[in-house]
Amino acid sequence: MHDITLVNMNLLYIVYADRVDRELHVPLGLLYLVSVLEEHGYRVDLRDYQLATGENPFDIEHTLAFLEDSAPIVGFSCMANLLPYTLLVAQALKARYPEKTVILGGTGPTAVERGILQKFDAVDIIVRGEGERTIVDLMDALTAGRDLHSVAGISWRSNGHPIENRPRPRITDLDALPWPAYHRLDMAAYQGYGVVTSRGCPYRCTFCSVAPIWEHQAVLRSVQSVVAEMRHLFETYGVTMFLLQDEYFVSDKGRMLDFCSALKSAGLPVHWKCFTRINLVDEEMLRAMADAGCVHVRYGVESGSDAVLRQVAKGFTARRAGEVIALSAQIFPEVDAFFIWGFPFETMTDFYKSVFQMVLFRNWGVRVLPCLLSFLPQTAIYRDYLAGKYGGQLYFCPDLTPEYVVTGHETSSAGHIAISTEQRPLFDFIAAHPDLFPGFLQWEPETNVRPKLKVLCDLGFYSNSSL
Ligand code: B12
Repeated sequence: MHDITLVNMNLLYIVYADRVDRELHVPLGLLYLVSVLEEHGYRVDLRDYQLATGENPFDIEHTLAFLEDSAPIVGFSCMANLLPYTLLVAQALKARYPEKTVILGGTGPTAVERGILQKFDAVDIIVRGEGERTIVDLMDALTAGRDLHSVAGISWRSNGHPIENRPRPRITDLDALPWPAYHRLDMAAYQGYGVVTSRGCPYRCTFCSVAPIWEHQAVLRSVQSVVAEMRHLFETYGVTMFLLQDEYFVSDKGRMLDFCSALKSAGLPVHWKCFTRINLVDEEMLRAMADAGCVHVRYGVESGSDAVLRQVAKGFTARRAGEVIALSAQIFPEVDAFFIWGFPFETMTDFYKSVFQMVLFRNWGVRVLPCLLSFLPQTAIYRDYLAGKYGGQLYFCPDLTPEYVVTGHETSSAGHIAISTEQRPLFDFIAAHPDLFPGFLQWEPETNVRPKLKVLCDLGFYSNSSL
């Protein structure tokens, strides 16, 4: 019998009229937890819902069947997009097995812990942020039947009242952590192999949920430990393409040049893609990255308007973004430029400045990825909205959803979504809890979202086969 069942509910699953986009990504967050729990003698049952086949993964009975014979303690990992579904699953699981202890973790429940604990008895404990130290302390307390007041980093319920225990200090020596428990997975079953080289980001972009989740504090792994892990994945599992997806990967020039030369001297025949930042790169760095096997760089450009870039505290200008994207398009086979549109303070003039850049970049062969703003609960922009800074209202629109919270329940096409009768209950659930799921809502859709969406559709940035 296992002591705990850990369930990955982080999926990349997007339904279009003519196909379903699925990509299986190694669930790193949970694999780190498996390693530390096994190190402390716990028997862990790891279940990755990405592997749950079947026509419709979002059928509660199907998910409950996937969770059959799970351990007395069940921990779910989810992001904001599947938080609603995960809560419905937790409710159904608890209704069938009331004796189980249900734990939530990951980016999804962050900043809405109290609301979840007030509304859903099915959830007993929420682990906030970094989980390695907290999950071990929590398991020690739960298996010993001890009171939970002393476990830092959790929110839970005592005598029916939500309790927020003191925060857990961040892990400052990531090299000391055991590597993710890759041995627990059939690694050949996956398409995306991420390696995390750092945690957190010091920047304060107002629309971003990552930086607040990691308290705007970045902790970096040593270049040696990252390259050693890449060697292990290459030699043991034949991984040849790595996703270095942490936001602060290009933290500084010195570290990046060290990483590139360490990877070159390792002589691994591998390639990699990564997130970068306009104001943190220069030509020498970009050429060193390409020379060390980087074939795909991804930038958060966000807007072509300096007024908007200032408002969201991005820290660079549209002109500089143009220069860096132009240079990158000459150096790398693939370049992505993420844009965000639909900010409450984004005038149509600001918006057209973004559209101008999008068209320009697309002509340079850059992949332009426009994202409708998502008011994720952790973000400064959502707090500003709640404080009345922008006026206006957030609305649930059954035909619109930000890319960031596409759930896979809906059918996406040309920037719109269609909800089947079968999937309606999930969206009724979302609309019924705007305080828990603000990321799904639109600010003034008729005047802010729809006019801009029409322009983006007319210019082909949204089509029937794209989100
Ligand atoms: C890799 C990644 C993916 C991968 C896989 C994720 C996975 N974990 O399996 C894939 C490609 C599937 C993915 C998809 C999406 N992603 Co993504 N992804 C990331 C990324 C870049 C790294 C995640 C990671 O590995 N972190 C490192 C590990 C160590 O941290 P962790 O996973 O958070 O886990 C730690 C803690 O959270 C905690 N923990 C986590 N789970 C649990 C569970 C329990 C029980 C406990 C106790 C603790 C615990 O302990 C872990 C160890 O400390 C993050 C950005 C980031 N830096 O976090 C974005 C991020 C998580 N993704 C995000 C989003 C929105 C998405 C999408 C939903 C939308 C989109 N268009 O991108 C899509 C899915 C779309 C769809 N419908 O299909 C957002 C989530 C926002 C939010 N507030 O929830 C992030 C934060 C990016 C961002 N800039 O906002 N993503």
